[in-house]
Amino acid sequence: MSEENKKIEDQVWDPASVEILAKAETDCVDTCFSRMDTQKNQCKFGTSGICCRICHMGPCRITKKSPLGVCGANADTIVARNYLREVVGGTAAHSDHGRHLVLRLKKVAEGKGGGYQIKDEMALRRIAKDFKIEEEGRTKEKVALDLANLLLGEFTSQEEKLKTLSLAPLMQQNIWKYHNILPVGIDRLIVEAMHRTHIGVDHDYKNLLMSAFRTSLVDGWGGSRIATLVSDILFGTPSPVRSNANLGVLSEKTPNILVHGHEPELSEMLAVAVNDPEIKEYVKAAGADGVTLSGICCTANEILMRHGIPIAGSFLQQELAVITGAVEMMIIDVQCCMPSLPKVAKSYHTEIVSTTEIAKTIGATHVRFETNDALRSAKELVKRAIDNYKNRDPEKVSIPSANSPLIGGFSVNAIKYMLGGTFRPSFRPLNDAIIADRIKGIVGIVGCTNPKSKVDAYINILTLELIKRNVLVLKTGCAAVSSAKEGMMTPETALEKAGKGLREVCEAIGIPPILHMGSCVDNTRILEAATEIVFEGGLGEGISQVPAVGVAPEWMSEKAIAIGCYFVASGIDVILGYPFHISGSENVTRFLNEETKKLFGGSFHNVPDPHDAVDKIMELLHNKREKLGINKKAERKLFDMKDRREL
Ligand code: XCC
Ligand code: SF4
Repeated sequence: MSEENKKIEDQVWDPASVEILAKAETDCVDTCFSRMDTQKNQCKFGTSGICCRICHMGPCRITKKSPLGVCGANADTIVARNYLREVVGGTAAHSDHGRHLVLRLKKVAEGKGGGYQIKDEMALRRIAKDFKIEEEGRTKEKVALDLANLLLGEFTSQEEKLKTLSLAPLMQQNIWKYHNILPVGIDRLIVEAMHRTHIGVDHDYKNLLMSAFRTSLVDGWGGSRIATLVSDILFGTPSPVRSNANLGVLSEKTPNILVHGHEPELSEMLAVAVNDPEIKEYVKAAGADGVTLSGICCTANEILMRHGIPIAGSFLQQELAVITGAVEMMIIDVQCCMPSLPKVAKSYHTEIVSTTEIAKTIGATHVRFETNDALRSAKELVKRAIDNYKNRDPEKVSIPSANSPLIGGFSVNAIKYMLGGTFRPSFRPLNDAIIADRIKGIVGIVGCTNPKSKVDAYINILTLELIKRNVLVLKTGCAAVSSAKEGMMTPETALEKAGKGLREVCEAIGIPPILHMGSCVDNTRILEAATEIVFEGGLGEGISQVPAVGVAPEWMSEKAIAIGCYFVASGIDVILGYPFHISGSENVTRFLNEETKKLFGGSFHNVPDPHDAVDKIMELLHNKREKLGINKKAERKLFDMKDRREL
């Protein structure tokens, strides 16, 4: 193996990415991996959170010699303020996504849906009931209109607490009430957090951090939850579906269209458009047998969950997908779409198309996606991609063969049906398996990938070691894609690696031990699953008592910080593969990593090594089980250090 390839193998785990990164070097194309190299020695003030540029007396940096900013702010204030602003960024991203979907639901209810419909009436009626909306004997449009108005009120309410909080166990609601962080309207809290981080407002680090948790709650139980609920109504509640993942899903023989970003409105219509008879004719005339649609990032997860459309890759494969030379068009919307894409695309024939007014990129073609005439708009994009097919240069094409089968589509509803059967959907069998110690607990592995360390390595090592130890793993976002690419999301491959108890339970139910639960906003499905476990009984009164842990092994985005916060505020311990930018304040660090445990029942833990993370997780699960009195007496020796796999 060449020196170069060796270096690449230290950067990425999966062979398809290794192959394409080598091609990038041959083609002289920059990627985030080469740029990570040039960004080495990142600013220490930034990484420790003690750079403040909130006003123009600054920027101020805290050092031993200058422990206060010009205004007198100390490290605690600056670190906490920066942290809160990150949580706000993440919450805003998820919530704005949720808002667009509610507005769409409202238009659909009013008969102005622009081609969208209520696909899952049962979900609509189920959700309406949860919010005490009269549904019996009423048309689905009327029910949808009431629900849409109620959910829009979640964004605008000023003094009324969020209604979606009622979906949480009472114990959590009481904890939030006790600590005075019951959130009101989503928009108000986001505005308020920006206000209190302005110069000269909130300087008490604890007060700022409690605001971070309160803000995150409007994400997890508000904006994100709303996004998931409404997506299920409009596009269908996911149920298990087979598909494939990795760059090998791209086709050498047809035009390839990639959807990338987060909002499912566009990708849903593209999924319809590629099968439209008019498009089939059109592509035939261009000399191909069809169009291959696949996805990157969470848009991929959305259309995988509902249509079984394959995943081409996760966040750090967006540039690599273009470098295959086989992509006619990459359609981007919001979040996690790199500004480098048009530059990468210049070396090939790929057209990068941005579609929304709030997300434009220099060098991309901007084609506004008309949601009010969605199918026509989607078909135009597809035709444009087909027109570009003739420009593909076969000399530049190299598609890796990696293409792993997977099963996705595990909504909580689907899991409930699988566990309990069609007539009595229920979480009982899962609770019983946890109580009987066949399953140790559930762990949500979520979040991004990050070129700071070998991509997918932490996620995949951790996942494997956990299922070996009888832990049921729930996955979303790019962390789900890591497992999918590894071929670990089918019962056939994963069950033989699982521990005996977990294997038997999964075999009996017919599920893999690693469940793909969707996109980033679908992290709320993990909260929903934990809530179902509580409601089912026998495993505590609240989420904080359930043997459950969250992990963000290779996270990078503000959204991941918000997710971490709402997990902790909901009582779930969260393991981070990379620390937050808070080390400049001991007080903030102690608050987030220790004191929150007393407040909520869960806290953050920095664990940079996946094997150490396994140990920590097993310890946390053990402790929760101990409190529930469901540990076997002889079970003190928890972890097995053998067969560590090197990074
Ligand atoms: Fe983005 Fe949602 Fe992170 Fe992936 S996981 S890199 S945020 S796409 Ni949510
Ligand atoms: Fe400096 Fe204070 Fe202004 Fe921040 S708010 S930049 S610490 S003067």
